[in-house]
Amino acid sequence: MNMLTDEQVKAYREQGYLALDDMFTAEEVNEAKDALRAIVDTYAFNPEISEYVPPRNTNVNQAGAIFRAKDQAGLFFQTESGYQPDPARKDEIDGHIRKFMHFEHAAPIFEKIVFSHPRTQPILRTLLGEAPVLFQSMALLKPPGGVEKPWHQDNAYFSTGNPDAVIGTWIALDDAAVENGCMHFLPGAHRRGPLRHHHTSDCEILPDRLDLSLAVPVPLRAGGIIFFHGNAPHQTPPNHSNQRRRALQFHYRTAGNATVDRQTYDQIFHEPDGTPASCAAALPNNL
Ligand SMILES: O=C(O)CCC(=O)C(=O)O
Repeated sequence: MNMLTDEQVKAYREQGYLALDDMFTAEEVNEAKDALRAIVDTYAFNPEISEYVPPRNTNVNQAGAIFRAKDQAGLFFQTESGYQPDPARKDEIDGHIRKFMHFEHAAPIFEKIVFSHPRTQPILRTLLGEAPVLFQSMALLKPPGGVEKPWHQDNAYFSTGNPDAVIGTWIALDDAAVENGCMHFLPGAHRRGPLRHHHTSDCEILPDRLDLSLAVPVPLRAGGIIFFHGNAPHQTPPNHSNQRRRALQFHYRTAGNATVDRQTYDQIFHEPDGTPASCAAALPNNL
């Protein structure tokens, strides 16, 4: 069953993204938020089941403290850079988390949203042309003061053999607006193909490669979703509000679109002149 109109499919293909409000119920949203909180309560400073990696003393985006589960493959969560978690104040940590990864089996609500949701699964199937296969799960919880995620294409972080057969989904768990860091897109820019990425405070497309006057904020109510092409350049600004902006992000591919090695991907994901464009191939900004 296709839950999209022909116009919506066309808009996705032309713009590179499609936002739909009211995809998930308030109960589903609340259950997901509670389940994220439960992960923090379970694993933060609990050395029997988690490893603690203190924050690194740099201003790069991925420098926050990490709590890595020992009993769930790949699951970890990380605080916003600049925050020092205190074992005596475990209750505060949840409010400073920037991201979770590989948490899709941590609670039944995540498994439902990711693998069997009756509304999203048919849409993914329509947009991908075949059954979706999850290959990355993240939750992005930009806390108050949380910094920008600069412009990038998610395919720069991946290495699947067919970058066209990659779709991201971004699900708002709080109302997302410009002030607290909603998603921004450049309509149609996915059709430019791979754009070179550089390492700055993050892995990003340098702003002079993009016409940022064409950027469109995509505010979303809690329970809404954005489907976006793996080549769609996107960004989220800092959170200038005093409210968190929590979101789930899942990436899907087709079954045959497996990961390839670095050398092969450099020959697939490159600029028109052949320059490899992925984050793995990125140079520091000053080189
Ligand atoms: O949710 C955010 O702040 C940005 C998410 C994003 O663009 C990403 O992780 O690829």
